[in-house]
Amino acid sequence: MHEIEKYLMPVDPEIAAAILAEERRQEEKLELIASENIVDRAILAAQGCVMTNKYAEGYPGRRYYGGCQFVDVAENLARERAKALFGAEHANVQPHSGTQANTAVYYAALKPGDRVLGMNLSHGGHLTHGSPVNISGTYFEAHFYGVNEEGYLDYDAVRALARTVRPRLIVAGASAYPRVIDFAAFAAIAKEAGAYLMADVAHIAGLVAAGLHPNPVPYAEFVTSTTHKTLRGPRGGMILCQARYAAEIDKAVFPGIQGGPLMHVIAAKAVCLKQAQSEAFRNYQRQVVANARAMGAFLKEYGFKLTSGGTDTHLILVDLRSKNITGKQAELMLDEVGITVNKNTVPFDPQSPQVTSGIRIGTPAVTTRGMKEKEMELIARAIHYVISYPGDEAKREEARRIVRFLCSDFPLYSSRERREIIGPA
Ligand code: DSN
Repeated sequence: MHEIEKYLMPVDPEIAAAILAEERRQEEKLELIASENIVDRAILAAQGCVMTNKYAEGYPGRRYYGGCQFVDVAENLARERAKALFGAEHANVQPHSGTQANTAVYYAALKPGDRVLGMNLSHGGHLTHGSPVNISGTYFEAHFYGVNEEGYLDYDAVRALARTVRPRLIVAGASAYPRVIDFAAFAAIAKEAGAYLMADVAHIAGLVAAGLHPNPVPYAEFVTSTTHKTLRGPRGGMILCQARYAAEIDKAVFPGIQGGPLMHVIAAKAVCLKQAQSEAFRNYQRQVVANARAMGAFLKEYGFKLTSGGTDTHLILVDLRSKNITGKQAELMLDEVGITVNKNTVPFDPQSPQVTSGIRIGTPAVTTRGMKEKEMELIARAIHYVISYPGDEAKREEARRIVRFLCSDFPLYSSRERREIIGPA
């Protein structure tokens, strides 16, 4: 990374060394965390640009600072591209994260003490969907729906709960649910209950943009997302909503819960939203889903059990109870051979969230590296060697060999650029 060595190393060698070590970690390990991805150099360039110097509280054309004409261009492009990509009437691209986006919707639509119905965190929901350790579960009265014994959302059960709870807002969305979410069904339930519907598509935004997952925009009053997961942009959040809620949402983001927007990140969001309109992006998303399906099928051949039996999306949830190993142990053992996953509760998990009985595996990052079904077979084999043969050093070494081989055949950033300049090693 030329800029780091040239500009940062002389000023702050400790931070430069940490960044270079992180770059190397990303190059030499297989990233299977479902919420992570690898952005294009164009995104890194925008995110590392001089727009970081600019204060721009307010919105394009209505700022509280002078000199905003060029950051306005960036924010307008990001908003228009987000609207076009998802067919939304209004977009706010200022939330610093998905959590900020969700909090802004609650701030706009709810009063403290209002009832919210979200997905149980231990069934695949998210902290911001009503968890008692998050503002969504402390300022509001949270109730939860979950999945059935087969691992699928049970819409009749959600409807029955909505009838009893009478929530002011229902959250549809998840961070560890491998199946399609029926937003039309959620909208019908919300309508009957007199509730707003907020769809959180943080995980599946890229699939929605590519037409591979139903789009909640026609159904939900509010749609929130991150921009860095399957969407493959900079870390950040955004909100899409119907025009009649635009003013309330904008006020809730700024001055409600945030100050100055991060204009360099908004510039990078605009780039991501442009890239997401391309055929190459749609092909990428198709491969993400094909790879997740392939990985799930290969793991099943090795005797692994998947929640819901498989996937429709970019992730699988592996229930490790049949392998007599916890999620925590599996995460550590896989990390040791160069495979990065996160431990994750599975529905009806007897273990605590710190231990868990499962791991979540996602294919967005390895697909960005160019891997396809053939490589998923190798990764599944490496996972099998580590988890099904604990204590077998030969099998672990074979897993390490697979990781080394894949990482060198599918390089990132510096090594890819080196290779483009000097040819293969
Ligand atoms: N969205 C979470 C994840 O899925 O990893 C992080 O908040």
